[in-house]
Amino acid sequence: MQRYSGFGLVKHALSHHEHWERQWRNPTPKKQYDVIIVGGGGHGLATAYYLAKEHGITNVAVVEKGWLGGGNTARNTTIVRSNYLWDEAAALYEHSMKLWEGLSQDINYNVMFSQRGVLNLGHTLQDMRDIQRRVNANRLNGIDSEVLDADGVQQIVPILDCSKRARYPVMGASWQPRAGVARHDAVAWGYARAADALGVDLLQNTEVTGFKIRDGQVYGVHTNRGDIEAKTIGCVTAGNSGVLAKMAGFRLPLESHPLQALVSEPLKPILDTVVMSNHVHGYISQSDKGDLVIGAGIDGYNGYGQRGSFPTVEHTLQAIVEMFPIFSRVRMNRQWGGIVDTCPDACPILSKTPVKGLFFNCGWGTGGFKATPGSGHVFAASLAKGEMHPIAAPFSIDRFHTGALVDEHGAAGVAH
Ligand code: FAD
Ligand code: PYC
Repeated sequence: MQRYSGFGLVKHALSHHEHWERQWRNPTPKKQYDVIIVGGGGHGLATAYYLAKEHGITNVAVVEKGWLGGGNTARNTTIVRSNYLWDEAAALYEHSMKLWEGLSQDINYNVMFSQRGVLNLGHTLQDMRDIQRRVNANRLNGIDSEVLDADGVQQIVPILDCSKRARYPVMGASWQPRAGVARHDAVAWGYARAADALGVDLLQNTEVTGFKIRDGQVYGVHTNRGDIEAKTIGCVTAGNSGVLAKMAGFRLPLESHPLQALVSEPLKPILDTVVMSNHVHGYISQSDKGDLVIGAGIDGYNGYGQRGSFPTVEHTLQAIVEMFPIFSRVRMNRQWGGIVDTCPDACPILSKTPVKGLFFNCGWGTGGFKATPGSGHVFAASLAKGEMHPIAAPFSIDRFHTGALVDEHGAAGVAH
């Protein structure tokens, strides 16, 4: 990372920002690679980085139909936490949390990981019982997690309406102090730059339109820039994963939905933690720029449009104003949507498929940003060895046949 003296900072602030070095190359696709990663979001880029760094596999292409990080990676609300209920999910998200804690140093890129804590509010007795159970499970798994009553919540967030007057009064919350936020596009750029430096080819504007499969073994992809061959392919395409699976001749138990977010005009620092309420369908944090970053549950219908419907936004803002009357006159600046791929048990798919050599990493739904480093790390190991990493193994598509589901709807934090 470049470091500037006071003088250097002034000089660069006044410069014309010319002759900046490209952060990664813009290579012409080769005919053949050892591994192809389809999808240049955070998870695909992290997979490519760990393949090169930890397994010495550098003859790798990341094939991205648009621009790096242009999918859900740079559309999310950046919440990072690991307070999941079941051992399998807790292991996966906590593995990720540990990697987050050293990520900026590891990839030499400031991803602005800020451990400002996350509150998941409870508004009913049943919410509080679920919170108690999840916090107990977290603690048994060595994950920092506490149950707070309404007074404890009020101490952390004085501007939250914790009075009995509220339509859904706050009864308490789970609190994870190590949780927080990170800068989402920096995560994509950081992994991209680090992977490129190790020799990975990042192929933007390159859309996979089909798979080359012979005798049940994958050996390449068709793209709008010609065919590219590899005997190991990892498909990391989030909301488009159902479409890619269809190209390979099988179905995945996924539904794609719009998930929206919005940001307000910038305000002076007023909220220094993350507040989520699954019950009233709203969550909020304040970015380092000062905007309030706000999100909701999914739009209920299926779709591939990167937008959403007005009633969902309206409902979310009602929830936010209900919790934070102080924000009732704040103006919203922007709204957008991503396409999230939801699984029946609100857990991801990290799996081999019926096609030999073709692996899928998808189904992260509304909650995959937090998993980016961990997902890339264990998926890279699985691609390198041809066998699923032990942390990834419980998330195989076999679970939809065996019934060994890992139901994380409660911890998902966002209604879907
Ligand atoms: P993506 O970033 O979507 O990358 C997939 C890539 O595949 C895309 O770039 C796409 O262009 C590419 N692709 C698709 N089809 C093809 C093709 N045929 N050929 C080539 N490339 C293709 N998670 C959290 O943990 N915390 C949050 O606070 C949070 N908030 C969210 C808020 C919103 C509004 C949204 C939409 C999501 C949120 N998420 C959150 C979820 C999170 O963003 C995703 O789970 C995560 O970013 C998925 O990362 P990815 O790399 O798998 O997918
Ligand atoms: O999984 O924590 C989460 C989350 C927050 C907002 C969207 N997803």
